[in-house]
Amino acid sequence: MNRRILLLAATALSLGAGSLAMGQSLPPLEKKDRYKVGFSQMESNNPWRIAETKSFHDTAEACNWDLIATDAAGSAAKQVADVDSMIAQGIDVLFLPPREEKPLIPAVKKARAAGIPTFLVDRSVDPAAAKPGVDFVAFLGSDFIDQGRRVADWTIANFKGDKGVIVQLEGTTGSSPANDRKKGFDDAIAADSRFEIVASQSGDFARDLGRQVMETLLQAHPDVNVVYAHNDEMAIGAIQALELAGRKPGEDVLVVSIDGTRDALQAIIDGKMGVTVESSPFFGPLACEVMNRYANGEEIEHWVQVQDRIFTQDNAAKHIDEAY
Ligand code: GYE
Repeated sequence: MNRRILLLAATALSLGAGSLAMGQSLPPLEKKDRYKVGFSQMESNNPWRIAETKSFHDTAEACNWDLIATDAAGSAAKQVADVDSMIAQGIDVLFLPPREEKPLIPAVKKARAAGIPTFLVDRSVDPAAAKPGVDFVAFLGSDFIDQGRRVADWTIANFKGDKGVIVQLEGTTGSSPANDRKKGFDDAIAADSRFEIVASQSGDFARDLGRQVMETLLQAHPDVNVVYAHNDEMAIGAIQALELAGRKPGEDVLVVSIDGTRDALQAIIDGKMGVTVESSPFFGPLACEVMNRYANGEEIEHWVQVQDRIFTQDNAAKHIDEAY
């Protein structure tokens, strides 16, 4: 082969690798008896996060992980620093739920530069800044747009009145589930002219902030009769605010949400909440399976999608024992 043919072959190879430029393939994961695994949790202020961290701990022994788990206490900057420290400790693989889409990009890039395969779990990063198959191996998680759409579809089908006045409690600003749960819901609800979203504000995915934001919004919009919360913790906070204001969630206000926590299933059983679309926190076993496939040299799909159920009056009692 002369040089020109060699060059052509190299170009064809790099084209065949899609967006991967030559020499940029993902860091491999060597097969080992035990792996030093990093799990960088973003915060632990709600049952969802606690259940997810527990799921990683519960998986560790069976998956031969020496697990290093950190807690960024709600700070993206601390989460970046936590990843730095794990890189310094020589982890083999990183599982990262990025609190927000943009601020965690440096953590993803640093792990990539250090040759550590990274899997994003439960939240993703800005796809314009970091890509699966290039900067990280894959995103393991739900379709948040679809979750929002399913809440809207259920609301359209089950709201009884002539005019739906909606307050939306958004998740953490700049996080992938907040962006996508809003988009999915807003687009689907727009198809039914009975509904109007009169306010949409962040409650940071937290119960207490959800309650406070709802208290304020109730004063500005006393005619609200639908509350869409991006997660169950804020929905429970909203129910507290509504009750404090003398409203009757489940009777004069329809509360709809996402996650499937124990408190939300109980609120559905009690008739205070209409629906919650599942978003499971039990990522440990899936993380183990995908990591092992990767160590075996398999090509991993860029999005390992989790399938979500839906909980209503019909099945909440049946599932409450498995909830968290
Ligand atoms: O819905 C919420 C949590 O990223 C999918 O984050 C996750 C979301 C979950 O704080 O409760």
